Amino acid sequence: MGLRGDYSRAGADFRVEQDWGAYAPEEHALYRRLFERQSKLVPRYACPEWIEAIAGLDAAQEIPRFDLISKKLRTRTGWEIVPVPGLIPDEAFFTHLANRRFPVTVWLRKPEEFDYIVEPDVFHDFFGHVPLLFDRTYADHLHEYGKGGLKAMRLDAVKLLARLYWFTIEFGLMNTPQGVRAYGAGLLSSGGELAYCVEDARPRRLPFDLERVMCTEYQIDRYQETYFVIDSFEQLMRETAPDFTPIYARLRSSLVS
Ligand code: HBI
Ligand code: FE
Repeated sequence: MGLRGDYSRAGADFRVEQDWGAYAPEEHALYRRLFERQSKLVPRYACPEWIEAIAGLDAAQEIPRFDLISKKLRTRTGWEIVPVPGLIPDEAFFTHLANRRFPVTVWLRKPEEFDYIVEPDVFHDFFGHVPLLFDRTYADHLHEYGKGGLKAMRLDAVKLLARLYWFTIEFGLMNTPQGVRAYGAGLLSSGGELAYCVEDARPRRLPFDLERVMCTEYQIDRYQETYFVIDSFEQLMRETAPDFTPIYARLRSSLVS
């Protein structure tokens, strides 16, 4: 995979120890700077569910201890954090989600990557993804997504399903009474795209449409040109509840032709 994490001590499910004592003071300082930068933006641009969840986490001062966060998370939604060396193969990833375990990368970016990082690091995974795991409906959707991922592998449809993850969990927007807000982790953890996705006139903001999402290509190294907007996590849950098999068949024929 050409990845930067240390996979040498990973278990069969790619779990590693977080080894919290090994983080250098400079790493906690960099994490604090990242947290402070986003803290100026989230009140204006993050969805209410994320705002509410981060308030209960006390995670601003240093890189969080995953075991302590998992203890809180388990009581709230039955989820827990599994420390990983970075991106892991689809099957391991989907299996963790299907068991209410969210993989969180243990390493932090370098100072020169303050504004952009290619692979998810602990700041992206923790700040972007973990708070919403405290929301029951979002967490239940992610659990279904994990089970759906294992099924998509059997149907050779992971490429289509990955687009759903991209345009929701990573780059999703939500309508609120105050206007559109971000819930995607890639947006919440981004220094520039968080304001851009809410207030820039350039990107398209389309109502969530499952088949349109699955037909939409995405870029991984620049701001998105298209965002999909849900009205609520209940809507996301409802619209992704059906069996995707017939959708995959329909879209695959379109992919081929
Ligand atoms: N691994 N650690 C980690 N985090 C991810 O978000 C992730 C992954 N492996 C695969 C993956 N995401 C996507 O390819 C799937 O959603 C399709
Ligand atoms: Fe992510």
